[in-house]
Amino acid sequence: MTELIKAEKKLLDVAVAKIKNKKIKDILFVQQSVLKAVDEFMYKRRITRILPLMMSPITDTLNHSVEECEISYNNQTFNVMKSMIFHKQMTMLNADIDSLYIVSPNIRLEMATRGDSRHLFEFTQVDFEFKEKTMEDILKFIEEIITAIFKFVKENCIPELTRLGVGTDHLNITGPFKKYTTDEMQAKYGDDFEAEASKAATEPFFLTNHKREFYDAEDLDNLGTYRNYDLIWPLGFGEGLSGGEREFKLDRILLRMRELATDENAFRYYIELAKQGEIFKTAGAGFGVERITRFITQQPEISDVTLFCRKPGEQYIF
Ligand code: ASN
Repeated sequence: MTELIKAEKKLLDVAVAKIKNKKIKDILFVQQSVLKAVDEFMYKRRITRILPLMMSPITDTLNHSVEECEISYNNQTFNVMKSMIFHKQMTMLNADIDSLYIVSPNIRLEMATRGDSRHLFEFTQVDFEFKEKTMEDILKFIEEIITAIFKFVKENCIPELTRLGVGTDHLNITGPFKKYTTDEMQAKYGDDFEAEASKAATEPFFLTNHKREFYDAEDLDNLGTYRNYDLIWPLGFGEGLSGGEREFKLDRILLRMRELATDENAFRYYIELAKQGEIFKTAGAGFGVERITRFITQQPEISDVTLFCRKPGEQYIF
């Protein structure tokens, strides 16, 4: 039988210690409560739930580079899902569906340098999309769902939060979330504005107007600004959600693709649908489940809320 070498034994010890960690059961109950609150909230509003995919010929282009992960099967090439953005848009082809959500596992093989306290290369997001809605509608929806989640956690997770040594003050939201543009925050805090503004804040807030993926809509009344948004957790926990209104007209999609040097051939079926007027005006967003769990349980590291962590730059055996 093969004996483990010393370094391998150490990896095993670390993995086992993580699984046996005394805090994890309470943290996972909080996470389970978040997902239950999400389901109840969506169910009451009859928002269609679709199941996630794990691979597809097209997936999110993202606004930062990651290592590609392609799978060949049956003479076709699939990519692992970076997000369900295009499948959210495709689902809207069904005339009866005007709102949807997915609890969606995503793989983004981040360069190891992104190994910080909030990036995982495999994570889960609650992703949603609405037909004919605007940025303002979605920001309101986000405030409502986050308020509902915090309320549910406060009603159901007091023993867990108490054992974890965190109160509920950070879950008390007093009003609509404040909105800032990224330019405004950059002028105030410099290049690391997201982290700095998050540290200075005591309530979640929105950052709007990032130049990002081709599918995020530019403001036609104010070219050079974008109808997209992030939700930033306060107390230094950083970005927790991103979304936007979508480009849906063929000329706009092509223009944005060309600006971002997108492979148009890979998106030829998508472009064809846009030509046929079958990409609709929609808006949506997605928030990271591990990140909201980390914020609610006030854990220093994203790896603290997972049993089987996927943090860039580390070695894993399970
Ligand atoms: N879920 C995000 C959105 O709706 C996309 C992403 O995760 N990159 O815009």
